[in-house]
Formats: sequence, structure tokens, C-alpha cells
Amino acid sequence: MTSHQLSLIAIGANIASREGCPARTVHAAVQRLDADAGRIEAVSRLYRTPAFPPGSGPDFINAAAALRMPGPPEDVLARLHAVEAEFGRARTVRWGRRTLDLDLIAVEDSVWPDAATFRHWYRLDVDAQRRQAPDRLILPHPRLQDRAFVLVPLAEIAPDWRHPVLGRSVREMLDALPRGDVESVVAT
Ligand code: PH2
Ligand code: MG
Ligand code: MG
Repeated sequence: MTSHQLSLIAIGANIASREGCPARTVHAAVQRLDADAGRIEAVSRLYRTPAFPPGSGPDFINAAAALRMPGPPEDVLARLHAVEAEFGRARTVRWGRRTLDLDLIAVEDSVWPDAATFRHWYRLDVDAQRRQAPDRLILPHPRLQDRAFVLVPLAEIAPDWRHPVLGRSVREMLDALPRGDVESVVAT
């Protein structure tokens, strides 16, 4: 009996870290996650993507990874935050520039902390999304289905993962996005 669950991670960077350019940072971060308690089971290619919201900064390098790790989702998140800190991430401006962003997208079919909390954040309209951010972990990530820079890399490593609340696979969520969004995500 094992409690090691598979987590889906979205990786992003748009300014240099001590490792160097964003692409080097992303590679180095994956190596760091594949250590100690965790094992990386899959990594996507790297993609160049325009910053969201438009005009908010330099292009990002985005990727996705599957990490198998023991413990509850909060332990996985703590590990991601520790690796972000190692790469010099300062958590200041939301949607700002960052040396490394590791977002926990999903842990198998967990809905965390519960379905009502997930639905509250999922239903938030775009204006409210700019003003409010959850101060706790919500799974799946409430904006996963909106973001080509998350879904395109994820579709490479987990196309058949199915959203436990929305009932749609990664491939289906990607197919529902505007074509322009998807085409703006370019493999490097
Ligand atoms: N992450 C953000 C804000 N904007 N834009 C792109 N293209 N890629 C990201 O990973 C990203 C972003 C906040 O985490
Ligand atoms: Mg992010
Ligand atoms: Mg983040």
C-alpha cells in the first residue's frame, strides 16, 4: 500500500535566475524536483508563450511535469515553494515577472479542500479573478481550463487526465480553447 500520488505541475519562468535564462532554470528545477522524496515521471518540451495578461512582461518559458511524491497535496505544494525559493523566487507582485513559478495543477483526482470551495473559485468572473486570489491550495487549479500555456504542455504528458469536477480530459479542455491562444504557445 503506497500513498505516493501523481501530481501534475505547471512550470513557468520569464526572467533569469542564478541558473541563467528561463529555459535553463526550468531544466534545473525539474532536476531538483526529481530528488529526495519525489520522482519526476514525465516532462513536456519547453514552450515559449506570451505573458498573461498581455503586456505584463517578457515571454514565458512554460512546461509541464508529472511528479510522484508521498504525502498530502499540501506537502507537495510546500516542496514546490521550497524549490521556487531556491531559484530566487520573490513572491511579490501577482501575475508579475518571475524567475520560477511551480504551480500545482492537480493531484490525481483530488478535489481540494472540497467541491464547494473549488466551485467558488472556479466560478469567479474575470474581474474578480484580478482582485482576489485564494490564500490556500485549491485543486484542481481553478484556472487550468482557461490557459493554453498550461494545457498545451500538459497535453503532451497527460492528455487523458480527466478533471474530477468538470469531467473533461486535458485534450478536451485544450480543444475548447480559442485557436489563437493555442497557436501562441510555441515549442522551443
Ligand atoms: N504565469 C503567471 C502569469 N502569467 N503567463 C504565461 N504565459 N505563462 C505563465 O506561466 C504565467 C503567465 C502567474 O503564475
Ligand atoms: Mg503560475
Ligand atoms: Mg504560482
